[in-house]
Order: sequence, then C-alpha cells, then structure tokens
Amino acid sequence: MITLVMNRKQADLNPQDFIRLENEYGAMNYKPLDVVLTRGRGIWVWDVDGNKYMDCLSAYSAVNQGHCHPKIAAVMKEQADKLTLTSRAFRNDQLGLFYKELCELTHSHTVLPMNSGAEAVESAIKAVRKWGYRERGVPDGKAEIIVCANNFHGRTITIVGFSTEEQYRDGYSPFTPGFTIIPFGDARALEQAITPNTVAFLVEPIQGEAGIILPPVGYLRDVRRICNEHCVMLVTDEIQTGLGRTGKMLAEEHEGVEADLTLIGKALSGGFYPVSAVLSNKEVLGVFQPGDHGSTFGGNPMACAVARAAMRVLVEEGMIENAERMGEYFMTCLRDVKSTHIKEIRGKGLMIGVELHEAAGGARRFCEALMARGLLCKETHKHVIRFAPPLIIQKEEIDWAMERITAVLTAG
Ligand code: IF1
Repeated sequence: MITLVMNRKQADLNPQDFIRLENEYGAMNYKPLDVVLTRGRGIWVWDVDGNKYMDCLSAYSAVNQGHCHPKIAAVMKEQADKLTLTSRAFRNDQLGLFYKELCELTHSHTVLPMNSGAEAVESAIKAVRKWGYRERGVPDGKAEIIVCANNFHGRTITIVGFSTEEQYRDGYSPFTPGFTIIPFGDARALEQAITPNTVAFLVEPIQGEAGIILPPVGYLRDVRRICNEHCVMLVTDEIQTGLGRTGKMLAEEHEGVEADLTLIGKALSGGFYPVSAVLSNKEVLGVFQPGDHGSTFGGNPMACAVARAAMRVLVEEGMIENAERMGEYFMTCLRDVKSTHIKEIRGKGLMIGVELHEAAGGARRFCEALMARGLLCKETHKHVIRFAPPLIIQKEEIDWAMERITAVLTAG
C-alpha cells in the first residue's frame, strides 16, 4: 500500500493516505486529531479536502499573529535570498537590531538568543547556576532551583526531571539533581523552600499545560518580594504566556513585576521559525564568557529578521490590546453557556480554559465534535478544553465560534 501511495503525486493523495504515511514512517509521540492541514491564513486553516477550520490552538500560542502573516512571510522570503545562517563565529546585520528592538519591547537589558523554548529554559538554568557559584558563593555543585508542581517547561531530560507529570518522566531517568518542587500559587511555600543554596525560582505566570491555571492575584508580586529578600533569581517562563497571549506583552506585566530572567519563544517568530530568547541583564548573562555556551542556529540572521517582523506586526497591528478586549468578550460569552458539563471558565486575555466535570467523560470528544463543526482546539489534562485563537480574532469570529461551542456543549 505504501508503495502505491509513494508513487502517486501529492495532489492525488487523500487524508487517509497522509495519515497512513505518518503511521508507517513516523514516531508515534503524538495522537493528533485526524485533520490533514495544507494551508493557513489568519485565524483560518484548510485541510487537503478544502474544508475550512478556525484554529483555536494557534500551535500552542506560536501563531499569535495569525497563520502566514504576509508581512512576516515577505521578510522571511527576502532574507532567504540574502543570508540565513553564518554561525556566531561571525557577526551579521540582524542580530544587534533584534537585541535592541526586543529589549525595548520587554524592558530588558541583555538577550541570549536560542531556538526552542526548552533551549531557553536550559540556558536559564545554566545562567542562574553559574551566577550562584560565581556571584553568590554557593558551593560548587550545590545550586538549588525551585519549581512548581504541574509545571511544563519543555521535554529535555533535565526539564522532565523536575516535571510532576509521570508520563513526561517515565523511562528517562536518571535525572538532573538540584530541583525542589513546591505547590503553584503558594508564596509561603516558596519562602519555606528557600535554602542558602537556592539560586532561582522558575515559574510560569499562568500554567498552560496544567490546564490554564491562574495563581491568586498578587502571587507574582509576592514571589518577586521574596526573591528580592533572599537574593534568589526570579525566572518567568513566558514561552506560552508571553508576546500578547494574556493581553499584555508579558503576563508578568499584569502585576507590574519584572523578573530577573524572562523566557520567550513560540510567537517570537509568528510561527515561521524556531526562535527563543532569555531576557535578562548583564549581571546575570554576564556570567557567560566566550565559549561558555552556544548554539549553531542561535541568533542567526534568518531567525532575527523573522522575529523583528513578528514583533513589529504584533505591536503595530494592536494585537496585544485586541487580545485583552477579545479575551474578555470570549470569556463572557463562554460564561453564558448553559451546560451541565462546564465546571469552570478561566483564563487571561486569549489564553482560556473550559474545565469540564469528570462526568462529561473527558474533553477530547468535545474537541472532536468541534472539529466536525469547523473549529480546531485541544484538550489539556483530560478535562480542560483550551481556547487560544490567534490574537487577531474579531468579535464576529468569536460569535461564529460560540455558535459551535454552545451547540457542542449543550448537545449532551
Ligand atoms: C509538546 C505542552 C503547551 C511551554 C512552556 C516551555 C516550552 C513550552 C510554558 C518548551 C512548550 C509546547 C510543547 C509541545 C506542546 C506544547 C505545550 F502541551 F506541551 F505543554 F503549549 F502547553 N515552556 N509547549 O508551553 O518550548 O521546546 O516546545 O519550543 O512538547 O508537546 P519548546
């Protein structure tokens, strides 16, 4: 069968053919919905049969600017014909401008450019450990970093080693030592967990994968105060919450907090290219001397050009303010839905979770029913439907989505 498929032109393949190829040749580390997408523009995507869907996942908030934003695409095409990769053995004409524009947008002073979110997290772990040894006098090999239960910071061995999700850890030990786990949202637990060897506290302002979990109001302000009092670095993982998703450039802004290190990724490129960064200052990132850290693609001219365009359209097209307004509207509409399945509606900006009662049998079947009505979304942690459309969504489009969400959630 595969031979037959492989010998046919792509245009003649049907959805089952594409699914069969993935199953035949691919690692099965995901269980995607059986929709085979071929085109995207704005909040809409199309499958190979020409069916149109509203994307309410935005590739886990990597497509905040909408699919295939024409201005970002144009910059990528132009850069592709100029210079894509030089290695950091040489300089290029995009990196310094990327640094400057990113610092101005995020009130940062120094940038470490990486590629994936997990690489930014790993780089931050290296930076705060080295800072602890060099600046705080923590005994070599004794640095401790505090993280929260139900965290999600990526999939490397070190990162899953401090995950509390058994599936993310199963079969991957031994893990990296030096991590302490406390409950999310509990500032006193942080204060009690700090020891003389604690160098940092790593936290998501809103826990995404855990099911769109918001901490109590004031939590980030409290942990900021506690970190100051104990000379502990506050590291916020804004890889999912950042770049407008919650209605501010960075979610930490909702509480007027500035972390010592802020991690961003995903929408930093508008979904065109893996680009991530550690945002901090010279005191912390100055611990890296030439040769201490690096990456083949980190800070390459293509990544920087695309990221500069992605940041520009995010700001110039008012996407962040739109996320705040449309998020309020979307959650108000969701709270009006009369459904016995709904346990809680929660979120910030366009990072929204609808938690269902266990009796509803899990969120997956509702996502499948929504797909059949032309709306793509994803369950998280079994009982939560996550709604995270691109930040360009308009009121009429939310109304279109609400017709379908209401029909599915009230169908029984
Ligand atoms: C998967 C989750 C979301 C992240 C935060 C770091 C990273 C992520 C807060 C690492 C990445 C992605 C990874 C992807 C699915 C998705 C995800 F379900 F896994 F948890 F969004 F919620 N910090 N999240 O959300 O960034 O290395 O992937 O670039 O692994 O299945 P990355």
